Amino acid sequence: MRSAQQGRETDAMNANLHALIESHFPSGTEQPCLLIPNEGVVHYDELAQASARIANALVRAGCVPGDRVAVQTDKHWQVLALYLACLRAGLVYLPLNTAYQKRELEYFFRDAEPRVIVCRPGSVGMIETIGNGALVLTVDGRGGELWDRARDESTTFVTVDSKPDDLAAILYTSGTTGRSKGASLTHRNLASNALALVEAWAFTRRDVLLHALPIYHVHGLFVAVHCALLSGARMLWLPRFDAEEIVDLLPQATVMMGVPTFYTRLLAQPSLTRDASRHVRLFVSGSAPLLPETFAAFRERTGHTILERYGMTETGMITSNPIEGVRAPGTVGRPLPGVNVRVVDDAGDECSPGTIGSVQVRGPNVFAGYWRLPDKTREEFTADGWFRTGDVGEWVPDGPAEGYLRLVGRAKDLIISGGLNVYPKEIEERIDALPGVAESAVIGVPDPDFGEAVTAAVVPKPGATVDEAQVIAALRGDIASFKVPKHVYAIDELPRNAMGKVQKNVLRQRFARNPDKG
Ligand code: MLC
Ligand code: AMP
Repeated sequence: MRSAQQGRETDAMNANLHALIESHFPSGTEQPCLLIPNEGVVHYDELAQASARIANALVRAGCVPGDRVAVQTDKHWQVLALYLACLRAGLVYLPLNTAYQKRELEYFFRDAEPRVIVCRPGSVGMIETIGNGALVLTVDGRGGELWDRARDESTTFVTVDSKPDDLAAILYTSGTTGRSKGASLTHRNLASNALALVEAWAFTRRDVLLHALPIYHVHGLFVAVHCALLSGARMLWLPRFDAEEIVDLLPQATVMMGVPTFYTRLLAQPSLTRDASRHVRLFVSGSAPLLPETFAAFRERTGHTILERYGMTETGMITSNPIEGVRAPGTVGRPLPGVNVRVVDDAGDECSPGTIGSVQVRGPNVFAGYWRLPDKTREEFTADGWFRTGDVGEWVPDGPAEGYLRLVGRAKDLIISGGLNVYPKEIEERIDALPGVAESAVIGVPDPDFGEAVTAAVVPKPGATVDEAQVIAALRGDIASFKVPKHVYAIDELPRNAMGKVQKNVLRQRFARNPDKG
């Protein structure tokens, strides 16, 4: 229990994540932060000044703490400055995948009611029609309208005093019901997880992080960026993942983070060798299961043992294999410092090691709830305050990885493709609305590149026919392209159990082993 004195001290500290980040910025102005191939270097002081200017511009535009700033842009360095600006101004950062289409964006804007929307120049017209009166600003390689407003603002900005439970970001995750939910993340959530990761993965100012992930999801935005900023490290800042370019740049890096698809694509490059990766001290994989074959092939080729960790938008990072000690393939390691994990049976009792159950999480990393969905939030927590991840796993009972978590599946109907989540329900609803379709079921089948490939089994209405190319064409432009099925099979009827529930396992087996179109 903390004393009254301790309580006063803690309460007096500014819990704004930016205050923490600022306190770790390297002293002296010359430390590079972003190394951007073919563009140049952005130093820490330049980043700090840019974020101050943007924060001032946003305040001048009428933003007050708690307002949402939605962002759908390419990965320009100014967008990192915008993220920091939102933190320090107490605004709630709402990043959006660039693949999201009008219909998806419309929902996010209606739900989150952003005061400002920052987008690519080519989207302004469309976004203004669905932005509910938000101020729409562009960002491009030269800075765009956001930068036009910020350029002449002051290079200082006093970071807003935030409470630990104040919102810092909202990240939308789809749901099994087909409806997206905004995961509300607080300054405490982000700060506690960032500090745990810097410690767990031994980040220092000497590190150079190869950053090729998008910055609209937890992995690229929070995990990667926070580790670098909280240790004063440098980032090799790449607009997107290109395996050939990554291998060329590896000799300059000490750490790389990626989804499993990054590793399978790197392995397809003959130029990936021990020599190319000799300066790297750490390769991290997460967001989707890393196949033991990929783990083994990577070790064989480079001599490096990939560190696999496990996380979720609602919780940040949960467990990690160790920096020192055994990194076991097919496991996601132990809980991070301060994070509690339990595996429980249907009655809610803890499973003994080696027994499979539901994975639940508690700790300062666990989000504040779904934006404006108190009932949905309550459903996802147990009566004693644990968050239900929807993942299924067990504690490894013995051997070198004893006590590590092993994930064996998911209770939620979810496909993870190239590290991006696709909820079948959402795709089924879109397919069912197409003319000539009676019903559909969407599944993930094993895919060598994406891990799982979104696949649809479609039952035509009597007398109608279903054509793969037509279904795919109809969905493009309606939903993000990574959600569009890679394969569409017409079938006579969906397999159902006695309760009438579609047996997706039957479909998975059928289309994984024998992808005939009958
Ligand atoms: C792109 N495409 C995908 C896809 N990404 N299809 C399925 N799954 C994906 N993930 C499709 C596009 O729609 C397009 O289709 C074609 O591939 C080429 O698009 P691209 O943009 O050029 O693709 P590429 O650059 O090769 O991207 C693949 C990728 C990328 C794997 C590099 O998806 C990626 O960076 N993924 C990482 C996502 C991530 O950050 N996840 C973390 C979530 S946080 P077409 O038909 O139009 O040609 C989280 C929590 C945690 O999960 O624990 O970390
Ligand atoms: P998201 O909702 O996009 O944050 O995705 C979170 C989900 O990704 C988790 O609930 C897991 O199902 C999955 N996930 C993340 N990391 C791993 C991992 N290392 N192995 C298996 N699944 C993972």
